[in-house]
Amino acid sequence: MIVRTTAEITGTDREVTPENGNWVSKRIVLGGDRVGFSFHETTIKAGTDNEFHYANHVEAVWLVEGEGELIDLTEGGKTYPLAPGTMYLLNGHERHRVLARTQLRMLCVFNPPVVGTEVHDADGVYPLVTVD
Ligand code: 9YT
Repeated sequence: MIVRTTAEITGTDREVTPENGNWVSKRIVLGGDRVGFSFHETTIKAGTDNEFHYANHVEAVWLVEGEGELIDLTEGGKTYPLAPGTMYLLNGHERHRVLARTQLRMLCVFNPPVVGTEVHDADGVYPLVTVD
């Protein structure tokens, strides 16, 4: 059994911020834990507009705090409100934007798991990195 708190992840290499500083991701479960998924708490800054495209991963996102919008760029910009209790599942690797009207806090699950060293490329894609 593994037990972790976000407090003990804060300030370690399991806490990741992109170059633009728009969000912080605390990696609670990573590929190295060898359970087939990774589990993150992501906080997105209020007022930011973020484009992501997980071409190599499926991601489920459960919003627990904040208000914003999710825009599906593969469906002509179809827009969904984001509020606590909303879940979105990128089961089609959809390119998308997340607009944060207020700070957003979300719980994210990735399959295959993120190993922790991935950085979004210019298209917002994480490379596929596997655990040995
Ligand atoms: C919602 C989203 O995709 N945010 C980007 C960060 C990602 N969730 C991560 O690496 O934890």
